[in-house]
Amino acid sequence: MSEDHNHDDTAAKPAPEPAPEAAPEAAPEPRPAYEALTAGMLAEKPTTEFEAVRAEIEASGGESNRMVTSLIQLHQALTEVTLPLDLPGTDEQRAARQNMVEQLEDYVIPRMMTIDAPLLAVVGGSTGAGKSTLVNSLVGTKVTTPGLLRPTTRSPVLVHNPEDGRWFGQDRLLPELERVNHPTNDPGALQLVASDRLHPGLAILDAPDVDSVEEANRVLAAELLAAADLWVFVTSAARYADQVPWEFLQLAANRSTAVAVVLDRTPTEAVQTVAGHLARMLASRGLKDSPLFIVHEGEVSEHGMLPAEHVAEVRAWLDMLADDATARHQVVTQTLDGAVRALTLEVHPIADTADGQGEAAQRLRADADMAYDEALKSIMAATADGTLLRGEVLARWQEFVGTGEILKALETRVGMLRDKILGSIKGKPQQAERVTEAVQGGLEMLILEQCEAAAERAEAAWQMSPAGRGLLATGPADLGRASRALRPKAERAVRDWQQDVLDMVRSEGQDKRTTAKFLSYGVNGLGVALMVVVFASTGGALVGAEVGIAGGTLLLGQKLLEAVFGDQAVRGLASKARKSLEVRIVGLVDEERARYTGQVDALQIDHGAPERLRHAARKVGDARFASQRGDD
Ligand SMILES: Nc1nc2c(ncn2[C@@H]2O[C@H](COP(=O)(O)OP(=O)(O)OP(=O)(O)O)[C@@H](O)[C@H]2O)c(=O)[nH]1
Ligand SMILES: [Mg+2]
Repeated sequence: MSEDHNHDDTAAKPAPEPAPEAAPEAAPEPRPAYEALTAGMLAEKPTTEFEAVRAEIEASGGESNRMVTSLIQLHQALTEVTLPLDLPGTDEQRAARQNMVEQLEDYVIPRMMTIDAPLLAVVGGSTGAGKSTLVNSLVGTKVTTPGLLRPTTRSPVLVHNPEDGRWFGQDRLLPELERVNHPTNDPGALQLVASDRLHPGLAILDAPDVDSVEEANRVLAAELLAAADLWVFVTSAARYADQVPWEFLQLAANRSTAVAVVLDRTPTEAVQTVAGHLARMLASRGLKDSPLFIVHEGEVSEHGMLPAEHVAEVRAWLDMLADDATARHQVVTQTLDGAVRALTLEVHPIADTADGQGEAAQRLRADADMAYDEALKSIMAATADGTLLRGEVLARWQEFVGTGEILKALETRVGMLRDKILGSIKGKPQQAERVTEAVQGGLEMLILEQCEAAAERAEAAWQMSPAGRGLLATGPADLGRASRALRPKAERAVRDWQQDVLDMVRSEGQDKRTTAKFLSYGVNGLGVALMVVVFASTGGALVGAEVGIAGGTLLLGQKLLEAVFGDQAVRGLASKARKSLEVRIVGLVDEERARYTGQVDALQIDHGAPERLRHAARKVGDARFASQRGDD
């Protein structure tokens, strides 16, 4: 793949539109905060950090080390799976994988490591449903800014009891959100507010709208909900039937996430109808166990709060959870276990997709190999069965050796006469040179033609599959042809081989250089004879196909060499010369092949990754099972 011309080429011609999604897909890099959190957890020998984490887990009387370790391994296996080819449905699987990685980093792993941390209730839901107003009202003071302009909340605010502050540090849940202690609109920040109006054991987070007109809000809202132990899902009479909130609720139902629904901003006369309808919708979507609270429409104070009695019911329920360690633990484990179970299931479509990608890549490689193996085979066959000796090469050779008399003479068994005639072939250096040139031209043409045909075959094969079409679209523009560098390379290779042949003749003739025969044919004459012998011999014997018109003259080459070096030496020379030719041709063909296989290599597919992913999911499943049985 080191053909400079390809670069020239793209510079000269307008480059094909690079399909952005076809660029080798980068596996999600673990984010630095996650790495810091889990540093040492997978070390073979326990490190001090590992021990520290384990001590912390044990001290907190929490979940087993085994579960945490298996989740970290699952995280690693997920990041190692490669999905570089753009096949139908791959985008969805990439997004799913990204979500899983983030959920492990943001919530599942840190949560599992600190199982006794306060319950985090994330207040999420439709735009303008009154989330921020509800949070302020629950806390009893203005901790977050409600507003008329939609969307209002862009940066999350987490309210907790002052005692619980240590649980929400940078290295805990949502490690990528920078902790700040002042109001901000920065979606990358998490404002922490300590308030003794909340009981220890429960924290509330005010999130942006899930159905925001602004993507950043939607994405952040989804991330925050994915990190919640409990969703406090706020909707209103105007919004409760909207599609987006229900997609979220469906996700929660599928994952057994603990959910409470708050029907907010609903006029008194409509409450009964709307609440009834909403309850039925919840039940039919698998959320019948989720408590439904009604917050009656009220006057919002200048501090952005509803009268306390309007939120008394929700507040009482949350306080109850905060105060009841068992109930709280139940909510946390329900959501956490639901998330873990969902992850172990979601792994399989990703592993299957990755397997499919690996197979597709192997097929593409096999297509390329088949095309170029055939080219190599054809070239080697044509250089052995006499094909190369037709036309120009034969004509020049015949000029060099002459015909007629010599042929007849060769047939005689009278050694003296034969030797005499052979001796009459004079050096004729220019004629030997012409044979060399004809060989050069013929070999080059053969190589170019075969590599051209191979490129066409490989391209046609790749065109047949979406994966192949994707790679062709992103690869160099001229993949369907032999590389432009091939001609000069072939020229050099053939010339080098011819030099090799001459060197062989020269060194074989070390002690014969002064003999009359050697001198009369010259290194060049013997060299071209050896080339002709190579092209006409399969396994050292002259091929039948060309015996006839040309056979005799070809045989002459062999006799000539034998007369100088002896039979055995000629066989050795021919096979050595042939080997040298083969090595050079294989080199040329392989460089051409690499233009295709290099595209596949660049995908960096890890074929073992899908199985490691499944294995990691099984380990998590085992750890779940063990912890449910109370094994550890
Ligand atoms: N009259 C009345 N107004 C309310 C009530 N709840 C919220 N509002 C008003 O509705 C508007 C939106 O309320 P927010 O609390 O900002 O709503 P939000 O869900 O946080 O909105 P986003 O953060 O933009 O998603 C504000 O002007 C509130 O004062 C209510 O129960 N009654
Ligand atoms: Mg808000």
